[in-house]
Amino acid sequence: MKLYSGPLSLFSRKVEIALGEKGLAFERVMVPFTQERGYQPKHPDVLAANPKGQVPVLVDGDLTLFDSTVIFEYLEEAYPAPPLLPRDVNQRAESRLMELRADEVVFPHARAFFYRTDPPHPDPARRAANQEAGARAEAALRDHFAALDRSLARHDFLCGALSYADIAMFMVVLWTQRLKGPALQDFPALAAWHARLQARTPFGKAAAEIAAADRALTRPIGIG
Ligand SMILES: N[C@@H](CCC(=O)N[C@@H](CS)C(=O)NCC(=O)O)C(=O)O
Repeated sequence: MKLYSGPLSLFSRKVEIALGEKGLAFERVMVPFTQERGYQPKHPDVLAANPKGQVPVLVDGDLTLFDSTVIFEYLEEAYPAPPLLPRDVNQRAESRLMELRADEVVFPHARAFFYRTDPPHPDPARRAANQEAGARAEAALRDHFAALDRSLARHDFLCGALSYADIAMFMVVLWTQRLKGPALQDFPALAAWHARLQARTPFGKAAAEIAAADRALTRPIGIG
């Protein structure tokens, strides 16, 4: 198996963690990424495989897939053990929904902090608008964190058992922390869950590599 990934690609790291939890060996190809040019120039294999030109891209034999969620669905069917979806059908549906919530509902709020690591915008009106959007995102994230905290006070995992939901939400929470979003100290069950996951090898490896990639930049960058 070959995975095209990126050092600061949240979605690629989701797939790395899933492959690690399933004990699947893979060759990792890190696509070019620089502070100045982001993902340009795009890796030719990624352009050939994905009309969106994005990582992750997974190649397994004759099959080439892109999009972390599509890749998760494939992994679960092709490599069911150990499972990364709960047994109960309702919890399976909830896990898929929670992954969507992480990627498409919670993560967009973290994008509002990207401006904090950019050089100050020359237009004062734009600076003020960025700050207002950042404050709104802080408030929205605190609401999400509070809901997650209430659920994790009663359960070890988000949807019954370790699942793709935990992987996706782990990454989003990690992103909010590296971008200096709301601290986890007010959400002890959420913080404990995040620490428990980070103690697992695939999660800890991804987090450590992201921290190393951040240290290699001259300033933190808000890329997703
Ligand atoms: N929905 C996609 C999102 C993939 C995505 O946004 N990939 C980013 C890196 S995390 C990328 O390749 N960005 C470069 C670009 O969009 O040009 C997934 O879940 O895989």
